[in-house]
Amino acid sequence: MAKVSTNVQPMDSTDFRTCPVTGLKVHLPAQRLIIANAVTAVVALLIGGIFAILIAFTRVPAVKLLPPETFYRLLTAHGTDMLVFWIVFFEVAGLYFGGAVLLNARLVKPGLGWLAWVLMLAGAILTNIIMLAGKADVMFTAYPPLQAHPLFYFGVILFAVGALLAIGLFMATVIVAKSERRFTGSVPLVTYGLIVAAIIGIFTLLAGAVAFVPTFLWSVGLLPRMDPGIYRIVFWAFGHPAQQVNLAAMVAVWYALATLTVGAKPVNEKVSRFAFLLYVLFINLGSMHHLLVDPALGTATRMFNTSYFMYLAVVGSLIHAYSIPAAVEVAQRKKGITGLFGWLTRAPWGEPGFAALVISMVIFGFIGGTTGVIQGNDQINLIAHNTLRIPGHFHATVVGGTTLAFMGLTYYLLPLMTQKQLVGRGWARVQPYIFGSGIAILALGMLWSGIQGVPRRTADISASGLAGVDTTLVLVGVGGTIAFAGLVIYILIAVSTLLFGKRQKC
Ligand code: HEM
Ligand SMILES: [Cu+2]
Repeated sequence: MAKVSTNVQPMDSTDFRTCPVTGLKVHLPAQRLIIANAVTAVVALLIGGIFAILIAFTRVPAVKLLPPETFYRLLTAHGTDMLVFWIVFFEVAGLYFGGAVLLNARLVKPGLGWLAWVLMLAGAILTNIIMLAGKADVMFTAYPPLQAHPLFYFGVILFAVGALLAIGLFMATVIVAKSERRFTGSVPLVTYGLIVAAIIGIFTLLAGAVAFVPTFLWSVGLLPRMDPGIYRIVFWAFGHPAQQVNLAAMVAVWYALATLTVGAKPVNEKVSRFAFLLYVLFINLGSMHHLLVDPALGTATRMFNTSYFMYLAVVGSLIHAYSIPAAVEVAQRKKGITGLFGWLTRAPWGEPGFAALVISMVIFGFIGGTTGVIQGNDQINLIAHNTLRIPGHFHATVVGGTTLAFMGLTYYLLPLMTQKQLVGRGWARVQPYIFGSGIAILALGMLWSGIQGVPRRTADISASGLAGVDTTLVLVGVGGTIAFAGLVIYILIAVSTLLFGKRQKC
């Protein structure tokens, strides 16, 4: 565990403030960048959330809210705003926090951080305009031969360049912090997890460039044609590792939440670090599971990637799944709590960060993880592919898991960074339960419908002749509504804190 050195080289004290509660030295330029990126993330979440509720109600056969064309348009925008803009802006805020604030260090070259933010923002605005103008109804994956307006690809590229710059800045910050001896020993586990996320992120963004740059050239007529089979392979070299960035970042946030809420310390840091390493080593190779119905890949490749390699990455998650509850139990018992399950029954369930941690772990593990392992199996994938089972799986991982964990962290990060008291603490206590139960119902509704054969990305299934799915699709509407309510509560708390929160010391 890192010890924060008190005997560091003199810092430019005007650029720092010391938080009297946590003792952290907060680099003010880093703080401003963290707030800017987090606020942008929340705006993207709101926009993506509005699209979410509209498409969710289109999937309920009795409602069928949107006409097909609008459905595809908003589906594309929902996927992109959520899975790219909300998540990545928040992760950049997290990287600056883990790289600078947690290490008592300065963010090197804040100017570059602002350049990264501008590039990402410009990219996000541009893609949104093009998508909403109806010039990019290509869905999240943008598979050729579907073609979008060149500015769509250009916007994605701008965003990716900005994100790459932000990751570089984070890496540089950690290296400089080490050389300036802002901390001694190894980096804290949370920062370690973020470094893992950043390493996977670099690979991800480079693969993204290989996917999107040729597609851009094709859209402006400089490349005569795109090979859809090759695009799909390269796209998923970007698209799946991007989810592993989210996974590593989420697990880092889990450890942070366990520490913040019950004072938990990793029981065995080496084991936890090793579990993170398994992500770096094996996750990218598991990307094949998106291509199991593609004719381009041989059987041996598919088997190897979706069996051995995927399972080794899953082992990483399983280690965290035991080590975090163990850390919580040990911390609770140290407080004198006894009995077999006393550490759980007497846990701070009304503390928003603790509730978010547990619900995020449960939804991620029990719904997201199990369905992922099942659907990533070669044979089962043949029947699960392109059904609602797939969005059912990833709404459990990236929404119930990652998004909820990020929401939980916000309740601590925001007061710390803005020096304002959280507004609506009572709402924050129930928010993880509302959002989590909504997403669980949404995901189960999608999974259950998909198992009965309901296709994904389909505005109207009346022609399919599927009987008995009306009820399970209602769950998509019900869960979506509850989750949307949880999302709005989160945004209201965040925005009110930022605008109206009472000043506090830290
Ligand atoms: C209130 C919360 C949310 C609701 C109600 C919701 C609902 C939906 C629905 C109904 C679909 C369409 C499924 C289909 O017909 O194929 C969908 C797709 C999708 N959602 Fe969400 N969602 C929510 C939050 C999120 C979040 C936070 C993320 C990412 C972090 C996300 C990522 C996606 C992606 C990537 C797609 C697929 C887009 C595509 O197929 O091109 N969603 N969502
Ligand atoms: Cu994947």
